[in-house]
Amino acid sequence: MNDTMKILEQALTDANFRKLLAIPNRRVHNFVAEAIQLCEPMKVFICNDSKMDTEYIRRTAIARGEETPLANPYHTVHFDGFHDQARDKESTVYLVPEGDSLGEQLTQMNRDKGLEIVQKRLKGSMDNKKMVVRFFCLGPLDSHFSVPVVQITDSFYVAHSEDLLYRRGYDYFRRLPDDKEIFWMLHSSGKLMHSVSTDWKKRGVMIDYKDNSVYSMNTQYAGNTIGLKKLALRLAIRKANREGWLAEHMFLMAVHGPSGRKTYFTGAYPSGCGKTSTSMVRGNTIVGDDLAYLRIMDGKVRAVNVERGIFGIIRSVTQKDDPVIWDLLHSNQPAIFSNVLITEDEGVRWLDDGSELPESGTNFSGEWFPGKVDRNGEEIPYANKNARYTIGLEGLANLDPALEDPRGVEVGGIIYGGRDRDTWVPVQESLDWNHGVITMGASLESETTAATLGPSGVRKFQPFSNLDFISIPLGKYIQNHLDFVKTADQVPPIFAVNYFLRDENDNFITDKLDKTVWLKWMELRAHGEVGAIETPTGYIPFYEDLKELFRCHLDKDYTSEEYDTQFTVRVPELLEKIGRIEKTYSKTVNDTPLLLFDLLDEQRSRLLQAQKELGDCILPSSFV
Ligand code: OXD
Ligand code: MN
Repeated sequence: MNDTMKILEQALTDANFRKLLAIPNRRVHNFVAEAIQLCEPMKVFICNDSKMDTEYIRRTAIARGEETPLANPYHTVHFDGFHDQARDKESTVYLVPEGDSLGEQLTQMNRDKGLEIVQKRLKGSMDNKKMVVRFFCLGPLDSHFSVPVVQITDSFYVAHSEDLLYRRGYDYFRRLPDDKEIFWMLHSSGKLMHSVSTDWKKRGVMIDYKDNSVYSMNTQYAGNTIGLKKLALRLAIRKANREGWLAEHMFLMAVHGPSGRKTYFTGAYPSGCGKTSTSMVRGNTIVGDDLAYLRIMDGKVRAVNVERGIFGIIRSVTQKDDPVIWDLLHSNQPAIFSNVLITEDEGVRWLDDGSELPESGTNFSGEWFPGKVDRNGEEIPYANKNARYTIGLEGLANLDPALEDPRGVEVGGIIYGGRDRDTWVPVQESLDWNHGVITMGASLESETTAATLGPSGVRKFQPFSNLDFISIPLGKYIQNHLDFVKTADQVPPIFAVNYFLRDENDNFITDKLDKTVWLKWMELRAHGEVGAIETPTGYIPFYEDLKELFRCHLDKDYTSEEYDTQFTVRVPELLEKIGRIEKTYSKTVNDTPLLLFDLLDEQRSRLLQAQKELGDCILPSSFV
């Protein structure tokens, strides 16, 4: 018997040993054995996706205090530590082999040094704990898009969340070809006190792309720990780079057009900028809200949802604006809430949920009461701004039937959007593919939100809404986008949206539901069924078309004054933006495609010319 088998036989009960060995892949056995040697768990649980095993995971998450049951027997709440409420960008690091570099925009360290830290932090980390081993598939099963993933964790909350969010893959692993590429995830919450990680100062997410593995340590927040979400995205971007496809931070939805037509759109917005709410807009159907893989198949761009659930921001979810999510969160569909308030009657509350302020309850800071302050004297809100819900998509009334189609769906349009107070109009179409990739995707900026640690509201460079996850040099990533459609017969149009445009008094000048209309307009544009006005930055809608769409879909009388305010081209701000973007690329990205500078320069010339003729703030009608 070799060493791997000896370790496994010693650490696993007979039943678990049999479950593991039913997967014949030796690399799987080695990964589990190495994790056991390093983390030294008290016990190991191999999950075979049976009802018994998945129920055991849920029950144990509750029994260990990682989740608290609620009055609704299908609901639980999980709390992350006070300092562990969002993605930690600073401690997320690529381990770069000697001689390799990912460029200045990405956080990286020498691989050997990083692996030493991993060894130190994970050594004995599962002492007195049980290790869970799970098998999943990213993308639909048995598809060109499928990527198998092994997840090892000592958090039953992580293992339970993944059950709602991903496609179970134990049987898939049993039939995998021996040499199939696999992603390997190892997570430990580290030392716990009251069920939360205490060593958050030694928190880390380390991406060893050479070995397709990611290590997550001393943290519980799902964005840092759920291997299949943002950790695997970073590996997928490298795989896509090698194989000529795209792995993106994008929703995937069908916008329903006239006569029952469905047109699928992907949309990339940074975390906390309306990606989930857009994919849920009434009158359309959702395939996914966060991650998409895109490939060229038979000359067309096709895409799948990498996931099968939603880890969504719950703040501001209201019955009026988000009826589908609201209904699901009040039904008997399984849900895990995180970092919300548990009320005295075992219900939950979140910020801006449309009800009165609560008077008491339990939240991420322990017992909560109005006026409670933290160590710095800052008032603690009753729920965290980044509080979340975790659900499977299957309960949604507006789920698109294409979710599990192994061929994915044909993409009819691509949207980029950020939290942008003063530059982009609410919706516009790029002049062509390259113009969209460069001036919309690669030039995206967005204000930070509570989804990442650190201050919110700071404007940041956020290319393709994917900067936090890009794992190859940025210039190469942009070039991949430019090249992606070279073999396509049909190239989808690219659009930019902005839900966060403000006036000079800092008031938002669009309504939360207006995105309904922007989507319908883009759908018509994708089929050439409405005209548009050419401006220096792209094609914008005609007033009459929007007026009709507002009437038809929101029963709203959209005035020409609203249109003029929203679609005024703000030349000085747009010129400043070009300056910022050029500076970032010329100073911090070595391998920027030259086309980026050319296209930005052309856009600047068009804006300057328009400014000369029409002034700083140009009404849309001036371009007709
Ligand atoms: C997410 C994120 O949770 O991007 O989806 O932070
Ligand atoms: Mn996301």
